Amino acid sequence: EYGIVRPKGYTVSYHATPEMEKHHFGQTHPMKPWRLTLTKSLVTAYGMPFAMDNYLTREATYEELNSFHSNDYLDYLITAAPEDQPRDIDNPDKEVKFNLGGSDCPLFHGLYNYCSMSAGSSLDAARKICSNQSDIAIAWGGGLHHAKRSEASGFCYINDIVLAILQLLRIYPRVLYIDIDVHHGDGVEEAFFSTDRVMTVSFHKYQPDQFFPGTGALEDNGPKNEHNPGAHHAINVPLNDGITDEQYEALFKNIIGPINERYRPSAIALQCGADSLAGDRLGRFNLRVQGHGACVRYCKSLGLPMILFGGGGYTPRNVARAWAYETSIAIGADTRIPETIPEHTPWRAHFIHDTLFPSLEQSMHEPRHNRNSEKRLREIVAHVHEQLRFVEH
Ligand code: ZL4
Ligand code: CA
Ligand code: ZN
Repeated sequence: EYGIVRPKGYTVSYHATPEMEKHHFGQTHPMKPWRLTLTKSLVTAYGMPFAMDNYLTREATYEELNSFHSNDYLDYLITAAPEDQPRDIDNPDKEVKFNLGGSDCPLFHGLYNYCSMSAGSSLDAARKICSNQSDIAIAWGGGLHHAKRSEASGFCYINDIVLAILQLLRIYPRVLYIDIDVHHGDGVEEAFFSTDRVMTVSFHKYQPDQFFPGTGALEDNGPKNEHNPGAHHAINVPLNDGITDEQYEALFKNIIGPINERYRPSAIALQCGADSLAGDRLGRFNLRVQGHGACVRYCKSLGLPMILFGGGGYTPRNVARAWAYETSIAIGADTRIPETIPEHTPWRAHFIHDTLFPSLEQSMHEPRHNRNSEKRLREIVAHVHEQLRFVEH
């Protein structure tokens, strides 16, 4: 209807399940799986499914989750649903040990099911990339970058990204992980701290003790000891409040371009957390949907097989806009889709403004003051280029 056609000789796959979207973290918890339903409704209203292979996600198996997570953590996660069973009163420390049951990572009904579906979508995406059946595989239900081997953290229980990258490493010699969520991708960084087969790059708001998780300083580039091949393979781009599209795009290209040339990755894993958009409930940046999407377009232009993961994003209407727009970029239809949200989009009223590209004023009552000086951004780029001199090619 909008002239959305399958790109020739190019396959994009979309991995999702409505089952995942039914779960609730609790009444006022910022993480709302329903944003995935809103995203799918916009993608469908624009006619994009015709241009992709659409897969219904399965649940990841225990063994698959076990490729990164420990047995005792998984065993506890399986049985820890709140109503299903009384709390293990003999073992009250387990929730503390695994960081489960607090306000960030609550134990909600169907938690294990939710986690295994999120991981299932990312694993399916990775397998399509490994078998060359997809050029870009999309898993908006994944991207949960904070989860550790034996610990939940920041709304994340299972690190689907680590699981997916482990799959990519079976086929591809080097994987470049890029994270544009407003939070530091600490779980993925830590998982690959001691290998040079994965380079991790996170752009994030950095203000220790003021903004979660507080890690990801410019100088943190992986443990520097003589025998660690992973040294210099963690790149951090710490930013302040209010960064704009223009600054972010320039920074992104000036960092990812040289990394691509020096590191020569064979595949890209891109976490597209939408909490870096202006007006996000938890975010601090001034990015518009176009600026966020420009990062996806640039990565696509590198011509490597790629997985697009979701991640954060706490103003559902903007999450849906960004991920629908980025889906259109993946299939090469971004110049063809109309800016006005289609009349027949389910829950259209949720979008408030009927455009795919709200202005800053439409996104937030008071745009944030930009606290990123050009001088500081130049220093960041210079430091990253300096790190790359240590990377073998
Ligand atoms: C909430 O309203 O900074 C959780 C979390 C639950 C409901 C009612 C409980 C009210 C904001 C956040 C009490 C909430 C107290 N409810 C939360 C140090 C903190 C301890 C917990 O995008 N309190 C922890 C995690 C971050 C902290 C961000 C980003 C994930 C991702 C990938 C994770 N945690 C202080 C906060 C609310 C809540 C309101 C909240 N939690 C905001 N920021 C955090 O990178 C998916
Ligand atoms: Ca990030
Ligand atoms: Zn986030």
